[in-house]
Amino acid sequence: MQMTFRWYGEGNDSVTLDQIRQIPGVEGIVWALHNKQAGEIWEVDEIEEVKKQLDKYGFNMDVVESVNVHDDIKIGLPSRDKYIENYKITLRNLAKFGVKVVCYNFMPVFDWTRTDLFHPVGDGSTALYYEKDKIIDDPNEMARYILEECEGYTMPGWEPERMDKLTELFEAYKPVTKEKLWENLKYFLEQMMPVCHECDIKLAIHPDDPPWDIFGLPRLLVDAESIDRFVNMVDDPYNCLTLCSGSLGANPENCVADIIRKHCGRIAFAHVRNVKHFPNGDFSEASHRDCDGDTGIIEIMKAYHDCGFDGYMRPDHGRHIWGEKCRPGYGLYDRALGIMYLLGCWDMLESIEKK
Ligand SMILES: [Mn+2]
Repeated sequence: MQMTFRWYGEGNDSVTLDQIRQIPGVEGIVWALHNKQAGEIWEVDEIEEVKKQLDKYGFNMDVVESVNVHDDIKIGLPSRDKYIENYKITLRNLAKFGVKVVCYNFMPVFDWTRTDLFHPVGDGSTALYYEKDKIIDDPNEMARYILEECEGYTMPGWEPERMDKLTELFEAYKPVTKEKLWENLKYFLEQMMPVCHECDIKLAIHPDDPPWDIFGLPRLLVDAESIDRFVNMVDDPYNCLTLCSGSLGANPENCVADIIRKHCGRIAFAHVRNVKHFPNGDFSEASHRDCDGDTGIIEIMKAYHDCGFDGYMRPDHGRHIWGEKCRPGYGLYDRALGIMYLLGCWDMLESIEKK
């Protein structure tokens, strides 16, 4: 297992590489060109720029999160082929720098979604929160909340410029049923696999978050059954998962450790995060400590260890603690605590194994 840390780039993150270097055990930075729109080619000189920044601190750039997939590919428009060609060029450019894993998602319109980005946890810290009743039919109300009450922060996929086009986007997705979306995902993957082999880059899909349909839009990767379907639909060692324990764990029916044991060989990248459920279906993100949530962090770490997981791992969203001002979920302090917890579990499992 190789521990990594997500970083939003120079001038785009409250956390610095110098700070990350001081967290024990971090070998690589999970990065992206955050100024790029979905569908745009990532140019060699732009990638090189990041490489130079990371080299200074001895970090590898093996994992990219994410190269976003253009809506036309998800919708299945004829123009998708142009964007798929651009995606291939981006992978070839990334391969020149030794990138090994590219994360992406296939969620229509919105990326991960919460109703409160700074919800009080009760101990003075705040965390991302999902109130089920708030997500009904009208995403415009959510867009207004993010714009007006989130101190200039937003969730990916909820950027103001996209919100202007919301009606248009919803119209475009209207004919896209769940089955159609599966077909479009398959089409994309079948186009990409030869290039993944050529470049030795694993494409690793992030499951849908939350793992159910929202605003009437279909969501695909939501449970063990849909993950089986995904893995078998394009049965190729380069067609992989970014297994996010928090995304899947938002549904209390999902047993993340079981999914890991079944598909470990196809998990290229592990997001480990804890979620606390409430009886009415709401959930709050929690510290990485097992007993603070319901995701079963210790079982998850055991499953990875038992399977000999040799992919990349990172702590996922953290709470906002000690007054830190940061991107929602992506502060330094709680994610650093998360890493120490995950490495603590891992080191203990290793030492038991050696005995
Ligand atoms: Mn995740």
